[in-house]
Amino acid sequence: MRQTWRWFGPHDTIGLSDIRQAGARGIVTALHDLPASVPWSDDAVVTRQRAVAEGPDGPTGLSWDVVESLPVSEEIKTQSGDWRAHLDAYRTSLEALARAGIETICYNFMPVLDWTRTDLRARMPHGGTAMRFDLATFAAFDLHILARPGAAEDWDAATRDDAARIFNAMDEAAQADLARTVTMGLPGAAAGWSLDELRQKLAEYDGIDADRLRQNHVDFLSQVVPTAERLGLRLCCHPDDPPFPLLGLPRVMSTAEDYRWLLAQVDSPSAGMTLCTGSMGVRPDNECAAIAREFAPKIHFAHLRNVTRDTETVPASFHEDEHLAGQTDMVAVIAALLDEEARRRAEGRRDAEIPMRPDHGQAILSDLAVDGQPGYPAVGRLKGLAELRGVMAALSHGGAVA
Ligand SMILES: [Mn+2]
Repeated sequence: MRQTWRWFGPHDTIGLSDIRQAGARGIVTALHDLPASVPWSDDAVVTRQRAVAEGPDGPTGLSWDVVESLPVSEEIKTQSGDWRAHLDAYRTSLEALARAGIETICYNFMPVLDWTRTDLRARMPHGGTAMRFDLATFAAFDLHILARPGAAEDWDAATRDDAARIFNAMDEAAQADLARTVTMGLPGAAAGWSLDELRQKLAEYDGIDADRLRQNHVDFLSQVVPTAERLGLRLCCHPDDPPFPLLGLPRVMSTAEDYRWLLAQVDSPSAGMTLCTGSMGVRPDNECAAIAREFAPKIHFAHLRNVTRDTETVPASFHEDEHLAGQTDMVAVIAALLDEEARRRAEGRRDAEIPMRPDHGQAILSDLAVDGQPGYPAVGRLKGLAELRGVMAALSHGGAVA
């Protein structure tokens, strides 16, 4: 597998030399500063591509392999406002990426919020920290801080009681901190949103249920996949994180059945899956190794990460575990992906090598002294990548050890 690493661009506190030392060879990045409505120009794409390859101090040995993400605007997801112009912009961006030779494009179809946590630095027994999602704490935000109309119907009585207790124990600073954590928005974004902005964005989904959002997703792909096919690009949808509805918003890319349905509607080598074991693994009914085998030919990118749930329910509280700990059988997932690579090589597919990255990491050692991008610490991810690389090496060894 192609070992890659997410880099947030020249302002990332983790430099290209650090990434090379961690052993990655490919870079996953995006033009994070551009809003989803703005087309990516050749100049902007090539400038970033050169920044990756040439580095601040000479050649890095790295290449920009995967775009994460080419964002889908809220207008496209809701089919409102200038959404048709945004589709044009999307296709223009695909053209620019293809001219630069960048073929793998990750996106997601989550309404309003990207990944959502309630604690970015939960203390682990080993002394490091990990990101955590606590249902009752999230309910406290929903019910008492955001005070969303109708929120009470979305939570059971026990969770509402827990949420009230949690909220009553919070001072104003703690409330503001939780609101900031929940509304972090997109990775790479400098700050969260205000509660009013969030309420406004939620209102844009009034009248959009799961079926409507699914159809809008199919419509989006119908509009961009022909371009991707012509250009030889691979679009791959990242699952919802966490994989269940929040704040009354529909979420439609949470389960194997969601992908089965979507990829049957748009059956193309240019429409596929980003297998994120960290996101999907939050649900006990998502068996990631089985998902990896079922969707293997359409997995264009893999996020390898592990989680541990507090309960075997949907939804559930969970924390981000070490890459080989947690409830996903990571060895079985990697075995499935290596088998798929062998199958592609035999078929002569030019995308035989599947890019993977250690998705998130716990903050450990010197990470704890750095105020970096939550979930993206240098040492924690380096450890994750090294462990995953060890599994790949062992499973690829293929012979008796002397
Ligand atoms: Mn992921």
